[in-house]
This record gives sequence, structure tokens and C-alpha cells, in this order.
Amino acid sequence: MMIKREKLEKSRIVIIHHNDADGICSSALFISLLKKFGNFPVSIFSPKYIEVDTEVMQQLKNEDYDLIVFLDLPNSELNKFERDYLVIDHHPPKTEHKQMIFDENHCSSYLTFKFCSTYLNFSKYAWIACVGCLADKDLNGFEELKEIAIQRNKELTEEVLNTMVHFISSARILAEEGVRYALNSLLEAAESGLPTTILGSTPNSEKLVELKRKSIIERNYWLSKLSEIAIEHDKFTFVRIRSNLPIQSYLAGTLANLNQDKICIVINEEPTKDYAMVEGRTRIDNFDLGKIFREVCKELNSSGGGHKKAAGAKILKSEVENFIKKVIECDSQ
Ligand SMILES: [Mn+2]
Repeated sequence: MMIKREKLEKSRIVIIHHNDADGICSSALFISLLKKFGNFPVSIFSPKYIEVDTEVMQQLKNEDYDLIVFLDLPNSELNKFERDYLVIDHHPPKTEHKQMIFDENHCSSYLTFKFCSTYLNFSKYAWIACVGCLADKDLNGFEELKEIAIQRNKELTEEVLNTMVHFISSARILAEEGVRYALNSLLEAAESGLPTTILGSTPNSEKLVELKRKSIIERNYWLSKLSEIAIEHDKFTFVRIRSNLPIQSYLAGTLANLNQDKICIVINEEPTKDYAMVEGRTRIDNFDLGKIFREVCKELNSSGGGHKKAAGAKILKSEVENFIKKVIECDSQ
């Protein structure tokens, strides 16, 4: 046992998990274990991009906790937290960690399931790990755990499990709100012992279905306004929207698919907030959008970053014009 049971029962725990299906399933498994021990995390974070972003680091400064659990997220800056921590991950780590469960041949959900099983019989939750395994293509892990899952829930055919993968995977395009509903759906279904209820029959999965439905309508509305609101500049398309729904990443993805030779950046100035959420997507190769967002956000003293083809930022509404200007400047350097 890597961590004493007593510690899992008594510690104030923060969970930071990747926002994809494997990360969400890992988190649901770990939280289910804590619940069995009469505990619950004090905070749960699901950063968009693999490295824990500066915003999460900032928020953690104000948190009161004594153990931090990283699921499906590699991190080289763990020492910055100056707390006890545990890493469960299958991405090769950049640095050695004292308390780390790592196996490149399995996904994080599988590893988390095995970790939980060292404390108690966890077979009731095997189906959650199956969803994570399928999502991350850990087929050996999947075959092994499916045997356990199917003994309890005969309805869990591969087809049903694949439907669950799509349901959970699609949550992250609806930002933290979508991820929270997906995680809670898994917890609700785990509690009741009825796995298929995650597909829209638990309170949180109903909310996720509803959020998806509204988001499609909202995205289509802004698509219809595109000719009026798009700001074209060389290879960039900037689109400023005002939506109460977290559709910036959904819309940016759609635009990038429709305009394969463009870098599509959606800026959502949510009416009730003083900051804007930005998401950029592109299909162009040899372009590093994450690097541009990181550099521009550093200059603006805000948080942002990502990968070559997908990046995000959170900026003050008063900085939107400046942000657009700096992205264009940064690219032409
Ligand atoms: Mn993973």
C-alpha cells in the first residue's frame, strides 16, 4: 500500500485530473474510494491542457489541504506545491517522484482501479475503469476489467461501454462545467450500482445532456452570425461572442474544421463576468498556437497556453483588443 488507509480517511485531499475520459474516470474511481472511507476531496480541478496551469496553481495557494493527488497528468512542478502528493499516470514523467504509480502499458483508470483494489474489493467500480481503458485504448486492461464488470452488470456489452466513452469524452468541449457533470454522473451511477444511468438518467447526466443540447443551438446561432462578427486577419479568424454557455472551444473546433487553412480564435465575453474565455484551434501543421498564447498571456499577466493546434486563455475583457493585436504581432515576429 503506497499510502496508509488512515491517511486517505483523515487527510484534506485535493484532486487534479486530466479533463479527458481517462482522467475523469480515474478521478471518479479515486473519489469513490475516498467516499468508502468517509472522506471527500476538498477541491477537484480539471485543467484543460496537460501541464497544470497557472490558474490552478494560484487557486491552490488559498486552499487548505495536506495531500494532493494527480491523476492522468504529468507534472514537473510538483515540488512547487510543497505538500505531500501522489501521482497516478501513464505519461512518462519528466522527473522522478517519490509517490508515483506509473505504467506506460496501462491507462490511468486501470492504474487507479488497481490502486483502489489494494484497500478493498473494488469490483463494483470496475466498469468505470473499463470506460477509461476504452477511451485511452488500453485494450489489455479493458479485457481484464471487463470480465469483472460484466459479472455484476450483464448489460455492459462493448457497445454499451463505447457509448459511455463517447458520453464522457464529449464533456470536455463544454469546459469545466461539462467535465463536472460527467464526473458527477459517474459518481451517481457508481453509488446506485446502475452504470448505464450515466447515459442521461442521473441528475448530473441529465444536466450534461441539456448542456449539450443548448450548446449545439447556441453554436449554430453564432455560426449564422459569422459574416458580421468575424475579424479576418491574414491566416487568423477572430470571433468575439457573448454567450452564457461555455461554447468557445466547441465553436473554435467547428470553425477550424470548416476552415482548414485558418487559425480560428473564439473569444467569449460572458455577459456576467469581467473576464473573457479564449479558445484557439487550427488544423495547420507547423504552427505553435500554444506558444503564442503562452507568450501573449505572459505579457498581459494572465493565464493561457496549450498545444500546437489547440490553446486557451483567460483574459480581462478590457484586454481583448490588446490580446488580438498581440497575437498578430507575436505571429509575425
Ligand atoms: Mn490517460
